[in-house]
Amino acid sequence: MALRFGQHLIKPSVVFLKTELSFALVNRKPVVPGHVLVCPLRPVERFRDLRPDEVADLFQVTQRVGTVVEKHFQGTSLTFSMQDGPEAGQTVKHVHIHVLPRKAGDFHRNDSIYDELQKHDREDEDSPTSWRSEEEMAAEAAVLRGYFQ
Ligand code: AMW
Repeated sequence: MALRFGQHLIKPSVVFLKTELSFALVNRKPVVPGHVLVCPLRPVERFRDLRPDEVADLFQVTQRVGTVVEKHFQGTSLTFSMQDGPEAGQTVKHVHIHVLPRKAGDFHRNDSIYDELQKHDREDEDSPTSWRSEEEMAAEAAVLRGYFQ
């Protein structure tokens, strides 16, 4: 069954972890290899609107997902980021945490990753050619799913 991510319908093939209250999916336009997203199942727009049990599950899933993508993509650190509201850069109106494996020298200026997060999906809706193929995304999700079985 497809899951909702704001205005998007997400195919099960690109979801690699699902719990009672949260799910994790691969990104159609990753800023770095292994840039994935963790979301509550309930399509809530702002972080403040989540129930305590949803917050707890979201962060537990984020912790597990971070550990896996750091290992799988040979990172040595992680950036976790949430753009909570349009002025903070949120484009999809559904709470999501960006999980990004980091390694030495991946950005000339370390905090440039936040500039990239800000702009990487800005004109995205009009340029589907810059998205990864469904096949590529599904293949990545299949590999990541293996870590959670
Ligand atoms: W936000 O700018 O709202 O903090 O981030 C939205 C993220 O969701 C971006 O990283 C974007 O690439 C990603 N994204 C948007 N639509 C989809 C989709 N259908 N499947 C996977 N990732 C998506």
